[in-house]
Amino acid sequence: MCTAQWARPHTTAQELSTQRQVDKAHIPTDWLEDTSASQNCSMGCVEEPLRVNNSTLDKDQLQRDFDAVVVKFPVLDQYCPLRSQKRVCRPCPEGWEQRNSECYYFSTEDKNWNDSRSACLKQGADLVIIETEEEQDFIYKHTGEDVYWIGLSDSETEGTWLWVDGTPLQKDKTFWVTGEPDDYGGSEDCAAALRWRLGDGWVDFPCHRDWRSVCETDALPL
Ligand SMILES: [Ca+2]
Ligand SMILES: [Ca+2]
Repeated sequence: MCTAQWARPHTTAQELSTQRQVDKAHIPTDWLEDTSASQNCSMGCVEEPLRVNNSTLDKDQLQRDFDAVVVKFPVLDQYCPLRSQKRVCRPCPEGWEQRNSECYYFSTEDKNWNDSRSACLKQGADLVIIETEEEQDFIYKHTGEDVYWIGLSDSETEGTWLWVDGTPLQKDKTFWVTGEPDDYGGSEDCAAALRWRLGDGWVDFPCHRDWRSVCETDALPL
């Protein structure tokens, strides 16, 4: 509901006078003059009244509200870390790599595919979806000799490879190592990227294997 911030519809003349004395140094006069119950919300009007304490915004309450938001959304601290009592936001969290409008995290811990995905999700990301050769090349510049889980699996239906967003793998955009995926032993349903002696590419492995992983998320449009 639209509510006037400073001059409520039922404000009495005395209340308004007292409020004006207290607030006159801080509040535009025209806000105080407007006592219309049906005023336009575009000026001097907010969806909900801001907390006011002796004519100034209650900074302590605002800080508590902000701290609660940070607890609820820990990625805020990653994107907008506090430095010298000032928050400065950047496109990607610290320790992530930016490519175009995407951020990538190359993990340093080995986990199985599901736990790797959970770790990405906790950071507001997901396992990487590789859509172009350029993206593939970018990833290999950061992976060294280790094996990295990517966001591709055929756990639901053998042979039907899906990205973590549900998109089917396009046959003309694959980077499998020759001979893969082979579903070796009938239990290889998760894809990993690795540098292979016969060429870089993807290999299917059992999902319970512990490998590193690549997370991907959108960069902030700063
Ligand atoms: Ca498989
Ligand atoms: Ca395989």
